[in-house]
Amino acid sequence: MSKIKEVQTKPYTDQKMGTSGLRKKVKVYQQENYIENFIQSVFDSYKPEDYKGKTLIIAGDGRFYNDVAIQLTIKIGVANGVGKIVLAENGLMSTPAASLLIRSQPKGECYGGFIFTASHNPGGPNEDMGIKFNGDNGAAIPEGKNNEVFEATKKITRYLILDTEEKFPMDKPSEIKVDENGTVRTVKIEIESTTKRYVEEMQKLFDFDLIKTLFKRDDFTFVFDGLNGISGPYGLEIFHNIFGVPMENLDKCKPLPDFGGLHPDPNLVHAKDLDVKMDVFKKDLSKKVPDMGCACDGDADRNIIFGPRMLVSPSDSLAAITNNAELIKSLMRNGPLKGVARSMPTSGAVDRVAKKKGLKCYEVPTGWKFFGNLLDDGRISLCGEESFGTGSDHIREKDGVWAILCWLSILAQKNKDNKGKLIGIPEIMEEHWKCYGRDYYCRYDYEDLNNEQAAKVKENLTKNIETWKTMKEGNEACIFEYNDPVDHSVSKNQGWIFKYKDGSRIIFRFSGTSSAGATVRIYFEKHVEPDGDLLADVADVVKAGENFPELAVKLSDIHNVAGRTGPTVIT
Ligand code: VG1
Ligand code: CO
Repeated sequence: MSKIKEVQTKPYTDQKMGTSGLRKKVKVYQQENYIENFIQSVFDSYKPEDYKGKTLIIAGDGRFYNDVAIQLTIKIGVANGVGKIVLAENGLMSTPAASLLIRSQPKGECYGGFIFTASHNPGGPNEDMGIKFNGDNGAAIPEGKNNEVFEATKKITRYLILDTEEKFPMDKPSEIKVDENGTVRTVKIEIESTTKRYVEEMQKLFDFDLIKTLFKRDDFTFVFDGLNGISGPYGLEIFHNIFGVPMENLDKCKPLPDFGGLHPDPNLVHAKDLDVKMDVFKKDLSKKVPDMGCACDGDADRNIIFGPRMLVSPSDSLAAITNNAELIKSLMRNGPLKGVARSMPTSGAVDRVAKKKGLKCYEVPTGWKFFGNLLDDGRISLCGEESFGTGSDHIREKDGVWAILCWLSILAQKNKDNKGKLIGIPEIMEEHWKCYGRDYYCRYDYEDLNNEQAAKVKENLTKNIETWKTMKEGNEACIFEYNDPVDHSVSKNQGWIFKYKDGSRIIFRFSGTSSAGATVRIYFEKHVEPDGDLLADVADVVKAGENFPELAVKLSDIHNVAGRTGPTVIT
């Protein structure tokens, strides 16, 4: 039997959620009452009837310090009056599966869920931890609610917690008996399998029998890399157990608290083993490489798709999935596509497809939470971000494994009656570019600027908006502002856009997920018409003609301001 105690505390000033939850170094989370304050502040931002007696979902990607955060959240949740806890087995569940689990709760009975992840950021005692809170629709809470939570964190004076040293089991169901002024309340902790519900959902959403015909071909080889994150268990279940992909083609599928020292970020820099397997940098043209390679990030909401010796840029992936939506059961289950959306820095490739198909295409600020209203309002069926995120209305998070299944569906359909050579990813993309032209795309990140340097860069960019407009006929520039068509909220200062007449763009924004210092992201997008060179190297294209990286340095003066000679990372 446990009693509830009230603990006095002092506010922290830095508990503002960024693009996706609160991300900090583990050391920050280890400060006295840091986690307690934040969890309590989330409760304090709601009315008691929103959570009292309701179900609280708890999940995470298995990174270092999750166990501590989960135990605290159980104790604080129960002390605040939640009626039931559904805990992912051993705390392990991907972000998309957690969104599905929240959405699967009976209507009106769920408060929402805490997801402990810093996503693609590295993990371990000296690395990152993160906390996300998703509401009862399974989506990260919107901007307005984020601000309310931040206000609560600045005012907090006390938190409620169960007065017990007990550790609750994470692998079997249990019960907590709470003594509330002499009456006893029982709170159940149910354990939810990491993979079962999600895998069953994917079996409903996709034609697995059709996909199996693709894996039966002897000219189709598939490799997957779990990057030691939470996608591994789903990969093993779906790709190995169901599709029969041999184990040696599935790499790093056991989730590790420090991701084996890796940065679990599926891109050209951090998915190194996969780069080599797929020979993306064309280092050994004599080698036979797999037909499809893919990976997800730490919490399995991102995806990367490779064809042999090629990366499908995430912006192109969104465009190709939209173009081939009729081949994907998941996207057709409620009739034709409703509309599509992309984050502002994502290339305009999907806009061209949407235009041809007569679909509405929305442009929102960076961060999946901005798609939530459009999905809930039935305005879009599919959306994506340049940062390796793709998803649809089946849940309210981006979904790495789902995106891989979309590509497998496209390949399976295209090859359904094909007795000849495999119609692979390169053929599909080349056909796409011949029809729509190609939007060559890459991103430069300048990490760890100090506040003063960041302010100076912002000032330079704003100053150069007018200059840009006079530089060439048809040039446009602005600071991106979003008016949500559903709740009419306005999000200002979402990045600087410098645009050419043909749609090519240079975009700047500041990251909202880095756990230390300011990161400037510069996005380059160069459009080439169908009759131009469609098979060139991205790095060459962005520098050819008007040299985009050089222009970006001029517009921001970042090299002088921050004492740099080049970006920290190019993806
Ligand atoms: C980055 C990406 C953004 C993505 C966010 C969360 O944000 O640019 O597109 O939604 O990470 O992704 P920022 O503010 O650092 O640019 V995840 O998979 O890390 O939750
Ligand atoms: Co992620």
